[in-house]
Amino acid sequence: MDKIKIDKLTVFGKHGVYPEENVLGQKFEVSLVLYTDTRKAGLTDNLECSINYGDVCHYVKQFFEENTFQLIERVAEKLAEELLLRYDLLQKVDVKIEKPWAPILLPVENVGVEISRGWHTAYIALGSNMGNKKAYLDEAVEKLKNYPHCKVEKVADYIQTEPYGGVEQDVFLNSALELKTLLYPEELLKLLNQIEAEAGRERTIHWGPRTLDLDILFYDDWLIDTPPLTVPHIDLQNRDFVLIPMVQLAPYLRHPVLHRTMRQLLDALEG
Ligand code: A4P
Ligand code: MG
Repeated sequence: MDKIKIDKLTVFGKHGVYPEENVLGQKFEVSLVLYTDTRKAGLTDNLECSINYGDVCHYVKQFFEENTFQLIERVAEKLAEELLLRYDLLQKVDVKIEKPWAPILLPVENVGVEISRGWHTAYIALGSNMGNKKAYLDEAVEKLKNYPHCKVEKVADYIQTEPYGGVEQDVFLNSALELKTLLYPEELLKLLNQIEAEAGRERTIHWGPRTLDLDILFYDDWLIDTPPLTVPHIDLQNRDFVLIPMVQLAPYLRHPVLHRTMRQLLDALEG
């Protein structure tokens, strides 16, 4: 992807673990790589189509003046987050924070941290088969829309589906949504579990009735297999109530393990 670079912007800040550092302050050097598509700006010569690096530099200076943190890890994390939230065209950012005058009482030229952060695309399945099912799904969508580190891009139509999995229970209302998020997968799972809990979700019968179920179907093309999380969702290819909404959202999205598009998986299931 295209990059806009800012090298060693010198700013003054009061970050550090020693109390003196928080009072006296010192010099920091900030280097950024802003990942954004510059094609449109390149063709039109219009600044509106790009990220104004001058504005970014002034914002970084202001950020350093208005915040005091102990760790440069925290400075980098928070700055990356603020930049990603502030500039719509920014998809990913590398942030390097260097502290050439770090008081470590040894002759060192520089110390610093460098991190990469960006927007990720996740697909979430929604399901409910208790109470006011539509209200539970609406509320989940609304909560994700209002969560600062998430942007709901598209929501598929709600569809009524017969219960799958052998448990005798009421029909489901299902959907899926496309989410841009700054959260890492386990953080996203925690947020989804919290939204489920707020909907009064009780985990009693496996695959049993639920007010709200929110599952992570995909997270970019990452493969995750840890005790709390399996991504892509382990059984999505066998579930029409997942594939029908997914075909509406992203028919050409290819499953990173099965290497089939959503359309192909649904066609195979409907046989
Ligand atoms: N977990 C692992 N991977 C994931 C993931 N990708 N996304 C873990 C979310 N969670 C994931 O889930 C158990 C644990 O799975 C979580 O704590 C998480 O750490 P759960 O929701 O607590 O329990 P569950 O209901 O027993 O399992 P699950 O997987 O949510 O149920 P399913 O497989 O989604 O099945 N029929 C229709 N028509 N429509 C439905 O929506 N849903 C189910 C539930 C059954 N039949 C259905 C529907
Ligand atoms: Mg679940």
